[in-house]
Amino acid sequence: MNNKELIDLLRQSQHLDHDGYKQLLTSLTKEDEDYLYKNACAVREEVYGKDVYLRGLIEFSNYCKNNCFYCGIRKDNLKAERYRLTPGDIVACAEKGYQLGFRTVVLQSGEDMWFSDEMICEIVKAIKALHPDMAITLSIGEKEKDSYRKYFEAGAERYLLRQETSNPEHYRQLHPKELSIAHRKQCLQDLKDIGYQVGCGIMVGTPGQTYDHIIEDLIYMKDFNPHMVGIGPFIPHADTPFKDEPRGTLEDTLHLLGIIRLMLPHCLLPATTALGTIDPLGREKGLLAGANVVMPNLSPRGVRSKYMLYDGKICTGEEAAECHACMERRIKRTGYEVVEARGDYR
Ligand code: MET
Repeated sequence: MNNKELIDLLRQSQHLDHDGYKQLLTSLTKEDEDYLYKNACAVREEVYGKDVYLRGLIEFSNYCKNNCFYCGIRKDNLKAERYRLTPGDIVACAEKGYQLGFRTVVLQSGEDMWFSDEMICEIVKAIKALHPDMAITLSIGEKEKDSYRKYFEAGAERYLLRQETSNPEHYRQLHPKELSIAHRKQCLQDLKDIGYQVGCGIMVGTPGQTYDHIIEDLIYMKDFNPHMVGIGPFIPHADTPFKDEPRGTLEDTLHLLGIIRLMLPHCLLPATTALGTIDPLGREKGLLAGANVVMPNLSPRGVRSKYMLYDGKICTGEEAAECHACMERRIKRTGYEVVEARGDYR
């Protein structure tokens, strides 16, 4: 089968076998790419129209007990200047986001045990009390199922937890031995069972990653059927063990966005900040490859440059309002439209 026929088949049946994915990931010509993105955009428009949903990202703490080899805020990076926002700061940030037109905030942090379950719940409840129509997404790592349940009952309805890689050996190449893909997947299942809209996803081009690993991720995600999928290129950070490793490529990341849109037509798919970091028009290209979400930074300006997950991260100097306006302009130029909506899974 040629690549166009394979893309037709993927659109029709929403899945391929291992060899089909391998062919798409390794042999697309420029013309095939255009065909993939045209189909991905058509599918995205069938489900979500021309809408692009905004998520305001609040990076509320860069303390972390973990030591992921790729991450700039890993515990052993003594050069990272640590900070925590207070619950009051976090709620104020969400309020600012609401005034700017955001109807989703994403509260993200390292795995910072200073924030107890009770504190997280209080923060969620405080935001909900101010704005019942604001969706709250948490991205605070691996927790007990009971904790996830408490946050959900407090009003958090979405959770992002990328698996990063589904392959156990590859997972071990990226993480210290205390962390396992089995536990990560258990967390994802727990979140789904509780009723969250769940986001998983991977980094593209991490050290040791092969196309076979990526295909394992595609097959895992097809089976798990997440509501959201976060896909971004790996970018090295100078103060990590992976400092000399090459970054993931724009091409691989865009191919995956297109493939995932055809595989999971209803998923919410962000054009990530990492994609915008490796290419000045990365996020626009992501939207034109099938993505329908962007996540402008809402963190207070003073802490942004401290939440350095990887080198060169964009949007660390701007105010929230500037990021919002900049994204709006960028999106308009793609022909898509920013909407002031929660942007729930359909
Ligand atoms: N620490 C969380 C996790 O592992 C949030 C993203 S990492 C900055 O998923």
